[in-house]
Amino acid sequence: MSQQIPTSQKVAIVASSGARVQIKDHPVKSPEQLAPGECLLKMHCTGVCHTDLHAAMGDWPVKPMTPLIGGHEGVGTVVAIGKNTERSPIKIGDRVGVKWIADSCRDCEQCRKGHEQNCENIKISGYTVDGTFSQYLVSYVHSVTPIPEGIESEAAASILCAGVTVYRALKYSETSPGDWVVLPGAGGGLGHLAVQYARYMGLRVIAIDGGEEKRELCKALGAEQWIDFTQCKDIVAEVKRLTDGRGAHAAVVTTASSSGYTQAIDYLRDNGHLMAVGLPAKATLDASIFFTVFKSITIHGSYVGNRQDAVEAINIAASGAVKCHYKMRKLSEIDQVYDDLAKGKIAGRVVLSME
Ligand code: 8ID
Ligand code: ZN
Repeated sequence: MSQQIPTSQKVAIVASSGARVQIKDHPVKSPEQLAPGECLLKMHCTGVCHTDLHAAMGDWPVKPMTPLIGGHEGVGTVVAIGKNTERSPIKIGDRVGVKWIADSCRDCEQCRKGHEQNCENIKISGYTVDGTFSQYLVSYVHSVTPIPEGIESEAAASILCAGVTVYRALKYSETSPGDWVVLPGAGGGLGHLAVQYARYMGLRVIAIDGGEEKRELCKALGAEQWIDFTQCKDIVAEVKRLTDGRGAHAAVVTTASSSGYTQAIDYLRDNGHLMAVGLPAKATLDASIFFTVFKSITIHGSYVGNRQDAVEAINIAASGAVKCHYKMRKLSEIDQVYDDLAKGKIAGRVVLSME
């Protein structure tokens, strides 16, 4: 096996925060160098998340490592497993997914409570450890997500971040079938999957985003109502009008714009849930405390998902109920993809092949 593993590979790397991403040669860790619990993956493909752009810019209050190999929603085949790895749930030849949480310790308080995303010793793909914008990647046998048969790697990739994240946000939104959910950012990577998971859960969807391409996508995926944020003068009034004056039961905000959040407090009905997902770099949540209390609103920061959320999200996708809408590009085209993402030009997702 090891003879087939090259010593060098192509990666997309950002030298310092804000620098342009470049394709470079980079060493591949040999199977002998793998620590117990590590595995080496030959990557098939990777999605590009808006988070990767935040990481490349270094615009969040928590800084990524540099030089940075980004990427955190990839699929690959296991080509090696570290010596002395105990109780590995995966074996050589398996197809697995890499998500934002590259690895968690499974022993700290947060892990014991199932909150692996808040592990005190977390390793984050494409942020604190090398990510999926690479042809070969070291990952962790206890944290990778097995990919079931019946779903192509390209269709599975973005479920590992975008899918898991919105699936979990909806799961904890305390909604029931027939309830209304508003999805600001519905035409983007996370949002278009949120439309589908919401429909799968029996929710009625009001999609908010901008432009004809995103409207068509949201409607085709099952959004019952559409609001174009670039045209609509009063989004709060429009949501209320569409919900018989009562407001929506929940909002899953996947835009990185602060207005998406403020409006939600106003259009949610009593006991509504605001699921905060989009991550603007600097904005604060400017909500009326009076109405948050008076309307018994819950504001819930929802951060990716744990291993179980990933398994549930990928199984629903593999059943055919949720499909990532993606365009294929090459790893070598990532710079252009970042430009398009920054301009809001991508409906759904871009998935990269590893060339
Ligand atoms: O765990 C988490 N919470 C998590 C996980 C993954 C990603 C959070 N994120 C964050 C990303 O870092 C990013 O800030 O979620 C945000 C959305 O990621 P994405 O879906 O990958 O981005 P996108 O594909 O660019 O989609 C964003 C959409 O928002 C629309 C854009 O047109 C785009 O379709 N949009 C914007 I910009 N402003 C809007 C507005 N005011 C808006 N839609 C409605 N109203
Ligand atoms: Zn992501």
